[in-house]
Amino acid sequence: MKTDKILVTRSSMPSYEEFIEMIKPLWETRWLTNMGVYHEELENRLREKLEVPCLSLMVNGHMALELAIQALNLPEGGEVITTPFTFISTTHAIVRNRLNPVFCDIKPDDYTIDEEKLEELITDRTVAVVPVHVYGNICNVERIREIADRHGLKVIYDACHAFGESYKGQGVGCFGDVSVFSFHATKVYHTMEGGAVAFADEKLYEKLYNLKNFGIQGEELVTDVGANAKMNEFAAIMGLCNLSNIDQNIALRKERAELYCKLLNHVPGLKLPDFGRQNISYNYGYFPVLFADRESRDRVYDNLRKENIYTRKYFYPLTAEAECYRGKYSLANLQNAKQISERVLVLPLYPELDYDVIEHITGAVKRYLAS
Ligand code: T4K
Repeated sequence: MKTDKILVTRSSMPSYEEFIEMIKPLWETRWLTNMGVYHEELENRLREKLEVPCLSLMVNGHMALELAIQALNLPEGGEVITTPFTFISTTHAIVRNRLNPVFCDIKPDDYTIDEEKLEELITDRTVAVVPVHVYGNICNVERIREIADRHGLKVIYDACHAFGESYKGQGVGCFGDVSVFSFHATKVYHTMEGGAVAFADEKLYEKLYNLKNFGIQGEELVTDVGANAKMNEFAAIMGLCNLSNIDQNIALRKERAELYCKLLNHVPGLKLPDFGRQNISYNYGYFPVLFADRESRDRVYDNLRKENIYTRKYFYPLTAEAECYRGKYSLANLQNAKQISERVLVLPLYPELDYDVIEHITGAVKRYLAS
């Protein structure tokens, strides 16, 4: 389908020939899902790529998060401190595990959970922390570990935006008790739909294997109230193919992010993402810009749409403000999160985005900002 719309992202694809060649054996074997050979191969390859000790593939990032939380056996009704500045999945995964989210504010510089405000939210009911490496900005993993250890809390990182990133040379999936990745079609690396849980505790592998396969241990033995969260073989093959272009795609994203920074540098009323943060190797998944106020953000968003440029307000509203959570959880002391979600806009960014399109987008942003 030919479209002249400029969307916030566009799925990267392997070559058609490579994918077709890879899926051919499935017509012979007819083994399409339930932990097939490509599932196993992809788990091994991703463990190496992400430099994590253990990894369990899942059908998508959301189920990876939901089952990762379930696997940790947290007591029902426990409180889980998390960020409201994220995709709705993060909060849903906590609530669907019959746990209570307690929302913590974020930092104005990188939009991750404010670790200095986290501790004051801890009560005797707190059982875990679910921070998010939002836009690929890595949380203060050292301080969070230290606080969590002191209070005996589990740490579950939502690393859905951080595929392939590292902090101080260590794969981002190595932090916390578990880290969860999304391989959705809109992500830097994808398997169409898919996700994974990374962890160090080997015992979790079998637990997650069970949970993603209905809790079935054998033909006559069901030990856990599991779900169906298995990645199928077509998705695993897409993942294997996409591993061969991931480094190049990240390099192409980096070039485009740098062009955005050059063209929007010093524009009054606009704050750009800082990809120069020490010790982080970025994947350039998103290009979020922060406006001075909500009015200018919305004006630019609306006018760009009229020009067929579809930016996104990731993440507005806050998850805590979602219709389904209205009146249920405290929105106190979320000033930064609230302000940022009202002023942020994510600009289109993907490896194939043409340079002249970026010039067109930035020209329009500047024009509507000044209008
Ligand atoms: N935690 C966090 C922090 C997350 O950001 C996410 C997902 C999750 C957990 C859960 O992981 P998953 O269960 O999804 O694996 C999109 C994605 O669907 C979602 O994966 C992602 N975060 C979220 C931030 O963005 P929408 O509702 O904005 O998607 P949609 O359909 O509007 O697509 C956005 C643009 O992407 C389209 O304008 C064009 C492009 N696109 C979309 C699709 C579906 C493609 O190029 N190809 C495609 O197949 O949620």
